Amino acid sequence: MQKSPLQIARSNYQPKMPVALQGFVAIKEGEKTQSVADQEEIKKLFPNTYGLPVISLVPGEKKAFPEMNVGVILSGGQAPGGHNVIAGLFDGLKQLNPNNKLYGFLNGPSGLIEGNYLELTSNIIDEYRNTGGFDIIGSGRTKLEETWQFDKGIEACKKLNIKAIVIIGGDDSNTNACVLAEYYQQKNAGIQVIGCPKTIDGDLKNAQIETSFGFDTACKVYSELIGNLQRDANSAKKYWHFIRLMGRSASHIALECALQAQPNICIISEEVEAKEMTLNDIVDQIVKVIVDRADAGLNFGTILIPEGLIEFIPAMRRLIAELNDLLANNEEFNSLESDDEKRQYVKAKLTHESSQLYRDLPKGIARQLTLDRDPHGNVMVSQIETEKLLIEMVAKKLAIMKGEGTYKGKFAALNHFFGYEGRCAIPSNFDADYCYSLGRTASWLIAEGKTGYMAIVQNLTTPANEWQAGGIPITMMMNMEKRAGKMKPVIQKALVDLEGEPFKYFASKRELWADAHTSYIYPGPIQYYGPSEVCDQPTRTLLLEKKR
Ligand code: FBP
Repeated sequence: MQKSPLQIARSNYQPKMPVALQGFVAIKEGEKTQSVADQEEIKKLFPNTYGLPVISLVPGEKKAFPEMNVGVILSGGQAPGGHNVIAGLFDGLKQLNPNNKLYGFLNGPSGLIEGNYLELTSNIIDEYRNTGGFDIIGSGRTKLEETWQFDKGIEACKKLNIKAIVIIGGDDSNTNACVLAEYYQQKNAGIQVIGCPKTIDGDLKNAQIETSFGFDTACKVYSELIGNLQRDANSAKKYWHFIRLMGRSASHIALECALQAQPNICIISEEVEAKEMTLNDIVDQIVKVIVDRADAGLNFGTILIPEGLIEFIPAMRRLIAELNDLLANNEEFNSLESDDEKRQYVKAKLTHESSQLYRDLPKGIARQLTLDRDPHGNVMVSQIETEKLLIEMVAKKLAIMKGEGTYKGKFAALNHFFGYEGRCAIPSNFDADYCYSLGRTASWLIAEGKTGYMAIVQNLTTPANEWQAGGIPITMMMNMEKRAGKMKPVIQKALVDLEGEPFKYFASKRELWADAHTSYIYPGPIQYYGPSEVCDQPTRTLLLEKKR
């Protein structure tokens, strides 16, 4: 395979690691834990894995470990650094015992059920060190939730003599990891399950998980692109760029990109919900900035829109919740052929308020809301073109204002959606180091016989050798939520905290960024080599959260 000079250089990059992971490790156990909410129910559902202590890894004595085989699964959307988690896990296992073997289950959790695997040798691992993508073994979104799937997993593991599985995934995949760990404990299957916090969305974080991996790189890629568009807008002075950013429900990506690039407007879904804003309120907010800038002769700008926005507009949220319940396994709906039949069917079944809202939506958006859910029952927000909806509504409003003589500018808008562009980028130094450390941490948790834990690395705003590795029981992050019409134990998603430092900083600056001629920042591409202040910076979100 031919490689670019950067690819060649990156394959030789040695990820930086916390001191504890640089030699042999000892385990320190903390206090027993509780779930974040619904303690009694979660405890009942996870009798074997509930209440375990938090674990820290500290430097320890050299000791011998028996030979073992481990399986690894990449689950859900791609996130930069996944290959380094696997490389760290591989190197960690070889440090424990050179005869240890690592098997990759192919194409996500379905690989475990189907017994579809690849033995990961050092030749394969070396090809993928510090690279983006999940192509080493592929990923998938199959939900592991049924007993027959877990039993198939036991079969696959017994065949390969696998003692532990590492699931690299987001909140839903780690919820599944927790259920699997509990089931294997109940069954005495002799298979440990360890999770790793992955997702570009940045919503798998809490008091213990400072950030999910991939968020750093993806945000840096999007911020570079936003900066480039801002420079173009500032040069041509004729376009408004409406930029939707991935991130599913939470607006962490939009907020981080706003902090990095300082656009004229950034909508934060969590604020929209808190202020109970309607779609019209959002349009008015955008129009006000466009009109003010036009008055100053600036008929251009940038607007960031989180991909999950639509779900945070209270009336839309109610509509989506009704659609989720209505469409879950609805054979009747699925058998309808034309979009029109489907539209009529849905309109007739919704409550009066939701039905009216649904009727008033542009047909394209209404259709997108009824598309298949993902296997976890989520609306696939990446397919809802909110940026186009907003352009249409803003243009209408401006046309009316023009007629009334209250708007004298020119409005030409371009739409963009940044998501897939960032998910497989070459991991930043931060993600390369963080992910490699997560993999090494997972190998130690396995060696110490732990199950139902997520590998964590903390203290991430300090130099990598000061980072602290450990593990937290997954049950600690759980609460009960309604999914596809039923109450289920799930990991609580972290949304943007409106009282948190990143949002407060943004809120204190946004008026300035809306008006000024020169507030734009042009972050430029990720740098892998050069001074540390250019190459090793974590996200602005993390720095602000840690008050650095
Ligand atoms: P994960 O939560 O699995 O990490 O996926 C993140 C994400 O990139 C979201 O931001 C986006 O909404 C979704 O995946 C898109 O899914 P798909 O890859 O199936 O199109």
